[in-house]
Amino acid sequence: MINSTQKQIIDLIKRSNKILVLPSSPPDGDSLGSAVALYMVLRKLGKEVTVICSDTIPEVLQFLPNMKVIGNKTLATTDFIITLDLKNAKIEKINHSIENDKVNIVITPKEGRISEDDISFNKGALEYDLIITVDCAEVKQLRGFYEENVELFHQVPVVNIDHHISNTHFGRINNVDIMASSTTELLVPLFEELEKEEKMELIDEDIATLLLTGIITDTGSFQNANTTPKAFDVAAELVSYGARQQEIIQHIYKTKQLSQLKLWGRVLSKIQVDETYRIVWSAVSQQDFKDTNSSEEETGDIIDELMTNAPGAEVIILMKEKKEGTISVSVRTTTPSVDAAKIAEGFGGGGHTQAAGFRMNDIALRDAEYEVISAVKKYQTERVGLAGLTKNTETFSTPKFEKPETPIVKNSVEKPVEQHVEAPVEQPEIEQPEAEHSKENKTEFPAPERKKRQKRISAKDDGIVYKFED
Ligand SMILES: [Mn+2]
Repeated sequence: MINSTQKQIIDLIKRSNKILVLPSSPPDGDSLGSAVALYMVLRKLGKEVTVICSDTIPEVLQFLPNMKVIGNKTLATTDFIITLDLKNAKIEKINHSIENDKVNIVITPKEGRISEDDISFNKGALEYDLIITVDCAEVKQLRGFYEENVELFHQVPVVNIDHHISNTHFGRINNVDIMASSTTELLVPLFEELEKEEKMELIDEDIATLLLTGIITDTGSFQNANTTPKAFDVAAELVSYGARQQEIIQHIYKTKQLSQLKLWGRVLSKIQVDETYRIVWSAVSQQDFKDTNSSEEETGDIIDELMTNAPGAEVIILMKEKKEGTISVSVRTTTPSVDAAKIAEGFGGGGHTQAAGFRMNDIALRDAEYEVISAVKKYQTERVGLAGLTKNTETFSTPKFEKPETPIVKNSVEKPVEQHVEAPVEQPEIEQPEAEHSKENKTEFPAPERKKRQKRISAKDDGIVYKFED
């Protein structure tokens, strides 16, 4: 059963012919998976569809089907229209000639006269009757596209499909479900309803692969806390539609460029730990990117990697010095009692309870690092009071989703981690990550049975969900 919002979206899609699909930036598996899956479904319904993403598509997602449909051009039409009012004259012929960088348009009247007052100028009109944004919490995640086309956003109905808690409900119709693991998860019931109403099979293997990619990347391959029963349920359903799960895992999690491995080495060697405030962080400079011959995108999911492998930490921070000089900061927390969004909001950013981010301008990386870590310490102090934050190496053990006050004791071989030389902190003790647990999957899975449709088992959505993506 679909709800009234979903019903409105379906009706609007059915009524529209020229649809503009906009994924959020920076693009990820969920935003691009959603946008291209939507493109393919709408094409099957005979719609004209344009997908525009202002950022480059990450290398790691290039394997996905139909990524070439994503355009990056600005939308504003460059047509300049000269209109001639014919109430005072009938036209015999129109000629044009180009001379010395000038175009002369020669209009010969059949009868009557043409005067300057009959001429008007217009910019070419944009012909869309529906805009659908996917995985986009606010218009600024469209990277200037909104600002350049404000008029369009006022003229054309906007459908906003997203799962970010920070969503500003900027659409005319807002299908925002913060309990959903990903935006692609929200598209599945819409597509299924369209299948029913249009009496045609829409979700093919490629579309199912795109949709599953969103769930896999947003749940960190079903490892993050936003992995709800429903996420598993919808994923299972997509596999039954023919989604190529192994292909996704192979490309996204098991293939790394040498440059990326080198960069990860850099990030890991620069890890710093504050045991008292339970913060683990690392900062990469432009020099690091240069030295390892890697790009800024290649830090990829390293923050999630840090999180799974930084025992005892409550706040994990990765700071990146971007080319243009800004510092981008990603914040993750291992417990819902530490609010990543709140920390990010302090710097003008935002996000989910356990995953957020923000940018800092006109500041050196070291100064940014100092400011951010100081702010997190202050946050941690206010949250539990100083008494709750006494240094306790025994506490610094397993990252369980438990109250921070509860000491977690675990027998483990503890090993010091290399220090970032620039900013001295106390020598941390950090547990060795367990050997490749759950990372390597040697079991060969049989290829999913294609085309076989299964009735979906409905899942309860009563779990508390925390998102991990910014
Ligand atoms: Mn998402």
